[in-house]
Formats: sequence, C-alpha cells, structure tokens
Amino acid sequence: MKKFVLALTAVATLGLALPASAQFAKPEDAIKYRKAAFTVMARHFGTIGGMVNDKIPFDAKAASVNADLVATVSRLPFDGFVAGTDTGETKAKPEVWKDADKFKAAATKMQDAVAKLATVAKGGDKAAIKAAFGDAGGTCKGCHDDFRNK
Ligand code: ASC
Repeated sequence: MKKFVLALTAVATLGLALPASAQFAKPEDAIKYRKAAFTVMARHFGTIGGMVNDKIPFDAKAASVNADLVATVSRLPFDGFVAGTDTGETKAKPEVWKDADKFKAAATKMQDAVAKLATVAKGGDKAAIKAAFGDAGGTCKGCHDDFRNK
C-alpha cells in the first residue's frame, strides 16, 4: 500500500512537471481546449462590452464577476498552443510557433490588460471600466491581427 501511494505520488509529481504537450492525448484536443477557453473569455468579455456600450443595462457587480472570469480564464488557452497543433481545425497562423517570443509577449500583454480590467471593475466606475475594456480589447485585436487567420 505504501509503495502504491509512493508510486502514485511520483506519477502525480511527474504529471505536473510534464510539458503541456503531454497534457493532451491528441493535437486536436489541445486545439479544442484553447478554442474553448477563448470562447468562454469572449462570452464574458462581451457581456462587459454590452454594458459599457449601453447594449445591456450596466450592473457593476456583474461587470466585476465577468471581468474576474475573463482574467482567470485568460491564463488557460496558451498551454494549448503546443507543437504540432498548427494544422487542423485552427485559425492560428504559423507565426504563433515561428515568432514564439512575440506571441508570448502578446499573450502576456492581454493577460495583464484583463487583470487590470478586473481590478478596475471592482471599483464599479462605468467610465473607468469602459476605458480598461477598450485597452483589453485592443490587446485581443493586436494578437488576432498578427497571429490569427481571418
Ligand atoms: C471581443 C472578442 C474579441 C475582442 C476583439 C477586440 O469581445 O470576442 O476577440 O473583443 O474583437 O477587438
């Protein structure tokens, strides 16, 4: 039993230390994963956009909840851009892998911007949220322009 627990611990530790590629059984699983994360982000980011652009009623608490969700989920999709996932059901450009440092920088910029949006949203000031939303949206667009096919 003790040996079994030790073995299990070793496997669990190894699992955490494995590269992201080992976290997906198949390349298409990684593609599905990152797209799912972006879909969730877009849904919650879009709700904030609806509020600050007067498409739906502004609700400070809801804006904050949605911004927190965006910030949390923003940490997920980039693990899905593993080697060998440049083909298949993806709009990712080859530059994601060719200009990996630039892609990483663009990802970090977005993550920082949505983290700031989440902080600003806690304050409940609609104009400030609108400004932070615009800044964050700009980082989404910048990355799409450089790294995503239309
Ligand atoms: C969104 C969304 C994006 C960004 C981007 C901003 O609401 O889903 O990908 O904003 O369109 O330009």
